Amino acid sequence: MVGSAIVRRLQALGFYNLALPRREELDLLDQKKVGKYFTENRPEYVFLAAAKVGGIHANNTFPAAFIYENLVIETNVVHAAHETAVKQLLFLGSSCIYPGVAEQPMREEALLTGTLEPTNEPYAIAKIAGIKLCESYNRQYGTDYRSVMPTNLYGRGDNFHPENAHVIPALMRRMHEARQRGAEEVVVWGSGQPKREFLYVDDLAEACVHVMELEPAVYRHSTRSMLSHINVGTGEDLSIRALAEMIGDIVGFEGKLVFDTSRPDGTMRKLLDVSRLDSLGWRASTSLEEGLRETYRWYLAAQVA
Ligand code: GFB
Repeated sequence: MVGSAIVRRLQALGFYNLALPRREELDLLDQKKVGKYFTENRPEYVFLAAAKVGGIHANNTFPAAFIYENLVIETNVVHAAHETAVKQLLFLGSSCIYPGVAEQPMREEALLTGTLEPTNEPYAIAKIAGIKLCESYNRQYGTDYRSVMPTNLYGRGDNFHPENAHVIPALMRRMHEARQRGAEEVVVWGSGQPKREFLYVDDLAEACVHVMELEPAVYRHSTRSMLSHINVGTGEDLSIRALAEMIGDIVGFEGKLVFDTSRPDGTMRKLLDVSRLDSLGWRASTSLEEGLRETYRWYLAAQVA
């Protein structure tokens, strides 16, 4: 989802010389193959969007896969970038790198100030390691590796798996299918009370390119050598209940919402402070409603295809 959005953005800006190896062509878990690919293709700029991702249930069920795959992908790609003198690299993290209970909205400085939310700790540890890899290579080798921390993402190309997906695609599909069946109820996990901030993936892609295009001195000045990441979000959040109602309106599901409290809520709130990126000249432009409508259109089209 994220990689495709970055490609769309780069192409819209006129970048055409893009190396886009698919998984069958380049397994990022294979250190030798990654090294060989970088040596043969010599990319100048790298967007590291590849990751093992999933919603709260997937994170909780497959912790080994989430920590292992993310650590390996990051170390393979960052090291290969260094060995082949890549000019710039952008690493994508996640807002779950911040403590499970943190002052809201969460500033970049909140990193490593408290314990993590247990449902996604292994994933968060891998993402923190990714930031620290980039910072360490910058400090030791003078490289220009940057990091952005997106809030919860959604949009076209998302994973709509009933159990493993994030909340937006999961509820969109469940409500769509409930409406088709004429079902009167839809289950929403947890209490409905947690609040989340959602960013449309094309906005994220725009932000990624914006951060990559900042002059090195501007990026360095706005961050610090051991606190180099930049939050990307909308600066607004809403409860899962309010989100579910909004998705229901868009999908046309008029039945009842049933909250299944045997499912985890996860962290109660994770709103990002986006003032750093705002001061660097970028702000999200897609409203949640607009983004949800676009995502639903994409989902419907994908059903037909
Ligand atoms: O999207 P989600 O899995 O991400 O869940 P997290 C967000 C909230 O929605 C939780 C509730 O409180 C869920 O209990 N929810 C309600 C549902 N119904 C559903 C449903 O049908 N499916 C899902 N998935 N949730 C993930 C992390 O946490 O966020 C990852 O596990 C990553 O590491 C990602 O950081 C951005 O915000 O809880």
